[in-house]
Amino acid sequence: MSILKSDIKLAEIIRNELFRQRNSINLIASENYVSPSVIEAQINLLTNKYACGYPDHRYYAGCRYMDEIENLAIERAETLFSAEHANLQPYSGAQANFAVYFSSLEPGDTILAMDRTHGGHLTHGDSHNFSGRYFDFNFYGLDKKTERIDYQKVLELALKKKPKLIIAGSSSYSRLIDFKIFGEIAEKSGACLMADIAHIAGIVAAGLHPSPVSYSDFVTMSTHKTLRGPRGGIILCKRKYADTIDKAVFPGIQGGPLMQVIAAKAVCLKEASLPEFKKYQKQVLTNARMLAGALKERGFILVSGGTDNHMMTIDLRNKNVTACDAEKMLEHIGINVSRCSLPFDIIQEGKNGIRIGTPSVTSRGMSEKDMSFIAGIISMAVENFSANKKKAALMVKELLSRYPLYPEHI
Ligand code: DSN
Repeated sequence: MSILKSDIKLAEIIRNELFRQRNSINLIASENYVSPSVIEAQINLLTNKYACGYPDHRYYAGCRYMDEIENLAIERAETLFSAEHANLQPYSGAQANFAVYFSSLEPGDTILAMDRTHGGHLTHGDSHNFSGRYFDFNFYGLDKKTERIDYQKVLELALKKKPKLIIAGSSSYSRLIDFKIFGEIAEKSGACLMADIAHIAGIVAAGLHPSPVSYSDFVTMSTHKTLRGPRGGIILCKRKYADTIDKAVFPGIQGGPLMQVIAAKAVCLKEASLPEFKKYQKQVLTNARMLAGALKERGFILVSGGTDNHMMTIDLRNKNVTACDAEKMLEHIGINVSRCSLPFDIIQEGKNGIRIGTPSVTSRGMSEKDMSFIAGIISMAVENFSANKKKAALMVKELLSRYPLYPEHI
């Protein structure tokens, strides 16, 4: 790395982060490890170029290769997801959502989305977020008994509130989302439908989760979760919205596109079209099911009792530990997880849920047998941290030594 010479301080921090990634079991459901090709496409001289606008309509000279890159990425996204139109410029999934709202809503308009404590995202109406400040959000949630989406209640709420937009999608829902039903609800209530597939984009791309594309007016996603690309966002929409979506992204809410990131998105979209990617996603799902089963065998309670996708939420209320403490204990032994809210846990919002997922460990090559090993380590740490922490940390180290990460990096 040449910054080892020019900026040793920063180079050391990056190297420390490489070692941290190598030496932890990453169960954060929204993270992943990109391929060396995605890294290469993103770290290069494309960062020098301004390319405001769109292919053939730029506000700067010298954009012919930028046009080629963006057209390639657009074409790959449209083909992979069978979409009529794709915009690759959103800097993130949050920006993609903002652009959809900006394209088709006025401040104060009504939106129906999943309650954040049941799994909805920050940009789906949280009061601290622009979405909650500028729009009139109403929330649907999970059925108390099954902890699955109560589609009948969604319909009733949609007919009552007459939202302009319905959002289907979640940051921690571990079950299949029935986008067809959401499409029917949107039609019956006269709303547009936006599917936010940030978490499941890779699973949808592999054909292992029903696609929302044909039922939705807009589909948004981030590109760095299951899709295993660079940090960023994509919007898919019907052709009739193409112009308004493009204008909403630029000049509506963003300036110059990050062309190096769009190049990396093109790489990840190509990777996602290959048979190996489908195999990878199958393993992500198998691993998640195995991990869920192994955790349940060890007395952990999972929201909705399990998972159909890449993630699950552990309800820690039957354990003598808060989510915050569990997160710290697990980080201490080399396992990264993230805290989340539990549905109906109104007394201690955000204190008792741990969300975990299998995209990263699967990218490292881990399979079923490793999932019960990981469940065993989690159980040891959470049940009796002081007695087990040394042994648990050694078990983490031993497991990771069998799955090297980025061995070609220094
Ligand atoms: N922060 C992401 C997650 O962890 O799910 C959502 O954007």
